[in-house]
Amino acid sequence: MAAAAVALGVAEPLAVLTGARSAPLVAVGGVVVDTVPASVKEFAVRAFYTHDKLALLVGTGLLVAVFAAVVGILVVRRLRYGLAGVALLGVVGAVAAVTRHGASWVYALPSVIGALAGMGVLTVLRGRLVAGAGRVGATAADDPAGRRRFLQFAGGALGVGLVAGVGGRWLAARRNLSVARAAVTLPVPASPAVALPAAVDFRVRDLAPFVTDVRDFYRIDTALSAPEVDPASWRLRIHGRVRNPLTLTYQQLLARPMIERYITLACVSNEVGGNLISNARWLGVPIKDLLDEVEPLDGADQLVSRSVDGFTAGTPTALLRDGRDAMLAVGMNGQPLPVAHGFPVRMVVPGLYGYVSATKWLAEWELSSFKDFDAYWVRRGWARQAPIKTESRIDTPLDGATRKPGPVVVAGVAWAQHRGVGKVEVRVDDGPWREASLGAVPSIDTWRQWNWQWDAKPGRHRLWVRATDNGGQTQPEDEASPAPDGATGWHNVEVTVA
Ligand SMILES: Nc1nc2c(c(=O)[nH]1)N[C@H]1C(S)=C(S)[C@@H](COP(=O)(O)O)O[C@H]1N2
Ligand SMILES: [Mo]
Repeated sequence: MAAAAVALGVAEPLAVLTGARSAPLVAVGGVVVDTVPASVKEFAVRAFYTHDKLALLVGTGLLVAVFAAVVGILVVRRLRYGLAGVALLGVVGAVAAVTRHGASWVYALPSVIGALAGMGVLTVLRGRLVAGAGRVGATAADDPAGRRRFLQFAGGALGVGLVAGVGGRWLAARRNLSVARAAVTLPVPASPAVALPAAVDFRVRDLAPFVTDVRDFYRIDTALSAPEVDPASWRLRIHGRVRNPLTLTYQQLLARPMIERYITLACVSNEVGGNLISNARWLGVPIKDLLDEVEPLDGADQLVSRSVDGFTAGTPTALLRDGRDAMLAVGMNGQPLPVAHGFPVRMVVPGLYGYVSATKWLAEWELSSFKDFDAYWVRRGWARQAPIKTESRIDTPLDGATRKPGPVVVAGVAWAQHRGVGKVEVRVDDGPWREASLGAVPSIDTWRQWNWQWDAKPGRHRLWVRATDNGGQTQPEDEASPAPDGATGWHNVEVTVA
């Protein structure tokens, strides 16, 4: 185990130089993410929520520890069993790393050099273990001084390995292009966002603010370590079924006329009442203009966007050209995109769940057809078409809260992106539906705050909410889980009035 710790302790800091995605645990974890059955992944997300990535890294680390312990028992018999065991770890790490999308052979270095270091430590350790024992099979445990020397060296190696490994992991995750990001000057939009009226936000305690702070914005992706994409070498290659293929640099993109819009992103995995939904002011280039320029050919009904790390989303081409504010975003709430949210360039499409539209760390557009290609989550059983469903959420009171009898503020958010929320109703127990007051909105592409004053009577009560879009469609009561195309049902909370 000490030898394995040293192997990882050498590999992780090396990955600070060769790229966070070349670190063995991240590379192997990435292979796991892309290959485990959807059901296992859903279990992991449900059990660990957005800590699923940390859970996977810790789990992979524990597996390595168990494997190392077994090899450690075998190595007492023969050194070469141990060397083979550590070498196998190195090979698995290296193969995982170099086969990741967009990897180069350099990605093998952390695993290979780490394994060599681990093999060195193992050889020395075994030497100490059998030294003085005279014969294989007997160990230094029979000699108290040898035993102490062995344990000191092993403990030291284990400690140094763990500290270097965790430290390296920490550094690799933080070396996130802060200099390149700080050097970006965002252009002034040709079409700025409207100034928000104060009435967009009721400023009620516990109610999600109308604009989500970047730090609080939900984050969902398959990347165990956010890809580091240098804007200087960033390219968007547009190809496939187009008349005029095109490759754009970051500078060329920034030189184009930009729009700035408030758009609410939502994840299809959001449960009723969940918080995998956030709202920001996005700055970017209209996707429609670019598509008009490259001229998709007949039958190119799907735009497949691919990230630098191989994630794909399939978006209906027609919908990207129907006049909605779909954009190649470079800015979020007035700053260059944060690395976790897709720096330097991502897609934002009003009205569609993220997995079919919101590709981060964008690298490529391939005009294709739905007949010819299934994107990342479609291959794993999720729907090809995924417009965001009308939903609403009670933010206050929280489920299980207690309130005094009398006036109680009930408030939350409702959304039906690109159709707009027309009405929100609240119900107490089996009582009649009452219409809530709605916050102002800059467009039909954002969520909408609502609030309702409840004259609370003593007892235990259940509060229900439901929204109706501008087309007059009320969200369905039937409870459906997120797979395959988004959860449905009426959010409700229980409140004790006393
Ligand atoms: N490259 C990449 N882009 C991605 C994903 C991903 O796994 N990889 N996940 C998508 C999903 S499922 C969602 S809901 C949104 C979330 O965007 P956010 O993390 O900025 O909130 O990103 C989308 N873009
Ligand atoms: Mo998502």
